[in-house]
Amino acid sequence: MSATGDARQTGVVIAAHRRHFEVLLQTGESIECLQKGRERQLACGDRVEVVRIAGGGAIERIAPRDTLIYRSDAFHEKLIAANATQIAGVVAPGLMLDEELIHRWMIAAEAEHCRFVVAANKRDLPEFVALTRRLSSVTRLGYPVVELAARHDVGPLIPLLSGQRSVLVGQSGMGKSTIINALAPSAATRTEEVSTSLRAGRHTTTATTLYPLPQLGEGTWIVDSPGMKAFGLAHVPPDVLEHAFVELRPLIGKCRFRDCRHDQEPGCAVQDAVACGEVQPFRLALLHRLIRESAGVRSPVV
Ligand SMILES: Nc1nc2c(ncn2[C@@H]2O[C@H](COP(=O)(O)OP(=O)(O)O)[C@@H](O)[C@H]2O)c(=O)[nH]1
Ligand SMILES: [Mg+2]
Ligand SMILES: [Zn+2]
Repeated sequence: MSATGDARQTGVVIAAHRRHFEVLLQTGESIECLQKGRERQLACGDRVEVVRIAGGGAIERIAPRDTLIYRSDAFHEKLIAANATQIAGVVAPGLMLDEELIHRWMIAAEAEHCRFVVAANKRDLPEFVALTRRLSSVTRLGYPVVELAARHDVGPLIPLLSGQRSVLVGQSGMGKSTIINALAPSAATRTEEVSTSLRAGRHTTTATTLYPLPQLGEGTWIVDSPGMKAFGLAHVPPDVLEHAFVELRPLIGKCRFRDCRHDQEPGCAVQDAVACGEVQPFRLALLHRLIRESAGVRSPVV
């Protein structure tokens, strides 16, 4: 009981659509909620306190977040999930696959001290061999890549997801929904219900949704986000970006100039590492691109 005598209940946001939210209460019941103040945007995974009002609940308090995964460009931010422990990127063979996107998810995860894993889907296709080769830039950095054919068996993903709070990201068509439906059999119906209750109309795929996976351990959940073509990281400041590149971490501070941008400067440890093949050139190019994108951006939301 709070000082006002309100019967507050705690829960977690499991669907977010503009100012309407679905909150799964600790009792196991899920209710539609409105956010009272507007001081902070809510995301799936946010732990909240709600009070009952007619027809649902009102969100009174948001607990401090461990992590926040979101994407942004110079003009917009799009929250994906709060309190996640890892990002799981779903990829599959095909010309559509955007490799830079995979590395952007990785940087988003590292910037929030989250784990990063890749689910390489559609192992049953002959083109899969080429995908494995393309993912060598990821395995080389030490990140786990799990191969699977989600349509037949999501088993290979279980050890990676167990006990974690994961955000599933991927371009559309890679198999995210197939994975979610196999892990959370209620998912297909949930999507329908959520879209109705949150008045998202028929554009159900635009909503971000959290699925508890209690069978994989207490507190385990996974968030399905809409398929995305771009993953802007304009909100990540340059010093955080640099540390988000795992292979650059041991090199930071080793350049001749303290404010080295690892561009044309003499005595640059990073450029040296590229020259001798220790750092992949496209990774340094990506760092430079991300730094340019984050320059001049106003301070982040939250
Ligand atoms: N061959 C093959 N196709 C798959 C596999 N998993 C998913 N698909 C197909 O890929 C298409 C896109 O899958 P979907 O889960 O909707 O992708 P999403 O857009 O990422 O949610 C569908 O036609 C799926 O049946 C797989 O393991 N092997
Ligand atoms: Mg889908
Ligand atoms: Zn340098």
